[in-house]
Amino acid sequence: MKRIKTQSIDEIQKQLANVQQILIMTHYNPDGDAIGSSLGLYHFLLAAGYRVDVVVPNDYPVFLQWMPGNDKILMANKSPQEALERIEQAELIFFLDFNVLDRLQELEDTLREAPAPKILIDHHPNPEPFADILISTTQVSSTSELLYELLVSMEGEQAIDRNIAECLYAGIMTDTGSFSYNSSLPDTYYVVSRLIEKGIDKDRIYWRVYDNYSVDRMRLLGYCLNIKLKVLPEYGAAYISIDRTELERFNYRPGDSEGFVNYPLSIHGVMFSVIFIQQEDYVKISFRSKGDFYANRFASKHFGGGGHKNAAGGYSDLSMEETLEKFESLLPEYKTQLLKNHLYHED
Ligand SMILES: [Mn+2]
Repeated sequence: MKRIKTQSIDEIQKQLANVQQILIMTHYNPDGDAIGSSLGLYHFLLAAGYRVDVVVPNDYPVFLQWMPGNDKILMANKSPQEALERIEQAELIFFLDFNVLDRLQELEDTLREAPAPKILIDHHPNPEPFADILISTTQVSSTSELLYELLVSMEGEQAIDRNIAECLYAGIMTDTGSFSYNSSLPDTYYVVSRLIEKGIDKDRIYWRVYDNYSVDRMRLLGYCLNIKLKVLPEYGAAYISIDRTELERFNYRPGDSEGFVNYPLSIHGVMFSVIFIQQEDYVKISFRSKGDFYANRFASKHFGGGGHKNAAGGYSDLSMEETLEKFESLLPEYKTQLLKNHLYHED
């Protein structure tokens, strides 16, 4: 396990030696890895005697609101003035689990111009060169896993307490869909075993994240799978689309549709699964694939997005109907790739 350059570690330690007030920022619509890595780092820095703020651009789902330190997170959409103050006060800023500043949405320009040195820790491809210190590799399950390596390199294993371990484990678990993707490297399990030695209750963490849904969310899922799922076996693809009235009918809350996109992948022959969700002024799209079909390339080429090979996101400014038409019209071009991929998985 040596994915972080010694030079980067030295540079971070040099920065830390000069400051007292540290800000941790993560991306818009924070996921489990965003919150887990942010709070893991929060506890680490707090124990080291720093004053630490965690700011997220907007709300995140209830099933992520249980990690130790959660009540210390400031949501910029709810407290914009306070968020700006904390950004201004920061002497050093960590950016976790994203690598292009537009994922901060409204806060993008403020942070781009913030004078404090910037440290980026992330696992997505193609980082935007805005950080003074960059720790970035795609050869890792999650930011939380990479952060574990960084913290241990800096302060040794004993610096990881149970709170940190709980947050980092939650990040790794959610970013790998409970170890079903992005989790084929042995290092991930090494880190997990060390985290479990810290006394975390991994079953309880699973339960808090995955067995914590509302009845409305469950019924919305049932509706999507029963009524809204379209399977295109000739292309090895399937998709779900949801419009505003449908969301309202099921009292939609942020995060409710999380994970829906994974379900069609469990259908025999489906290698590529997509969900389209109508937002106020655009269609939000999530892509999942199995094997060697590059969902991120598809997302960036056609829907202004990106991400990982098997899990990516994008958006469309067209109407839902036009977006779905566009998507379906693209599939013939990818047919050979998708079906070849399927055959590989058959044997
Ligand atoms: Mn992540």
